[in-house]
Formats: sequence, C-alpha cells, structure tokens
Amino acid sequence: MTGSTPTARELLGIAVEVAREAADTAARMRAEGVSVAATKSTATDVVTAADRAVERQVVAALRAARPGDVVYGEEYGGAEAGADGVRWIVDPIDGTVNYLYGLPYCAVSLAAEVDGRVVAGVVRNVATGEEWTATAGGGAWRDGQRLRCSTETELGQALVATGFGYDAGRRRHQARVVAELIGDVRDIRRMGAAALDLCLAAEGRLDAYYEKGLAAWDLAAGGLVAEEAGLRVTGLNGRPAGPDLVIAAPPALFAPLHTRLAALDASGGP
Ligand code: LIP
Repeated sequence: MTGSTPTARELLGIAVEVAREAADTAARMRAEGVSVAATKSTATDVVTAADRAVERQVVAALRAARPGDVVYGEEYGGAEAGADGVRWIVDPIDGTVNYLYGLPYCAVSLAAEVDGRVVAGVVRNVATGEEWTATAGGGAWRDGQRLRCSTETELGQALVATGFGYDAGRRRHQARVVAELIGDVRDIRRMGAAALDLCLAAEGRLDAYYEKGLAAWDLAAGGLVAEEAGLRVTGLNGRPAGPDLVIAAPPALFAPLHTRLAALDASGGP
C-alpha cells in the first residue's frame, strides 16, 4: 500500500483492526483498575494512564501499518490539519469520565482523513464491543447492519442528546440552553461520549444530537457514521461542524432544532 493513496475500504480495514486491539487494551486496563494520571483544561478534565497507553498503542500500530501517515490524537497531539495524504484522528477513550467511573459508555474512536476529508471511521464501545463503521459514500454499519437515522419529523417528539464541557462557566451556559430546549423536545439525554452519541443517532436510538466544544477527535469518526446514515452534521448558520457547535439531525428535524439552538445561543458562552 505504498505510493498510491489507499482506498477508504483499505483504510477502514486498518482502522478496525487497530481499534479492536485498542479497545481490548482499554478494557483490560479498566479491569485492572484505573486512576487519574493528570488533569488537563480543568480539575475535572481528567486523563488516565489508559488514555495515554491506548493512544501510544494506536500510534505505534498505525506507524507500523502505514509509516508515512500523520497521526493526530487527543493525548499526544500531532499535525492539526492540512496534512497531504493520509492523516489519522484518534480519541483513545472518548468518554473518559465514564471510563474512570466504570460506566459502560466509552469508546475508541479512529478516523482516516485523505487530503483533509474524513473517508473512513470506526467507533468501538470499550465495554459492550459494539462497533460502528463508515466509509465516505459507502454507508454506515454496525455489526454488519446498514444504518439509517431516525425518521422523526416532530421536534416535540425528538429524543435529543447533548453534553457539557469541563469548564464550569461553559456548563452553566449549556445548562441554560438545555433548560429551555427541554420544553421543546421529547426529552434530553446526557450520556457522556460524543462519538457514541453520534453513532446512536446514526441508527435512530437517538433522534438528534448537538454539543458545543467538541474537538476533531471527538467528532471525526462518529460524524462520518452519522452523515453516512443520513443525518445532517454541521455547525450553526452553515458553518462546518466544529468546536463552536455540532448539530446532527435527520433532514426533517434539522431546521427546527437549528432554529431553537440559534435562538438559545447554543454556540455562545465561555
Ligand atoms: C467527552 C465528549 C463528551 C463531552 C465531554 C468530553 P472526552 O470527551 O465525548 O461529549 O460532553 O465533556 O469532552 O474528554 O471523554 O474525550
């Protein structure tokens, strides 16, 4: 696979193999007991030894499979963008707080980007072994089933997931948005891992999802799964999905949800 750019399917094959081994390591380390190794942006933004070990394992495996590629990860960084050729985007454990507390809602998220466009992605739940995959134009899948997003058309009937940041001021702003939005939807779910939230929305186990403050590693693989299952995945007012805001909703729900989130300044605050 040297020289010519690999196909999305070839990259997905590598991603799945690497993510499965990474999830096994994360599960084994969880069973052995995990603790906080350090904190990052705030005292509640924790990293465990497993986050670091899993990312090192993923980077080593990708380097062995494709020595020339760039790897960008949550814990060790890397080339943020603009890499010609293939760039891998990895969140070793998305939902680290869930992982720390032993809640079965955390995942290895790995995406391959070619010339700045995500073309393949896998999200694997560390606890349950559920695995979502997608390739650009090739659809979204879970365990061999092709995924289709919700067909809900009424915002008032929609089950919407969201999340809160690690900064208290941001959480207060996000809570004010939820305090209003909750009266416009069926209910809100806060489960704690963006990559899994996007995958559940991809298969209609949620109707929609939105969150402010996501990084590329939270969004890359789950975002492709969501798009390939039929969801619109963007920011506010035509902006791309990114740290300001990510909205993932079926076409029929997108406009009413977007209108409410814009009115509630969901991309605002600290
Ligand atoms: C988490 C996201 C989640 C968000 C958390 C945190 P991490 O990522 O997946 O959606 O609400 O604040 O950012 O830190 O576990 O990789």
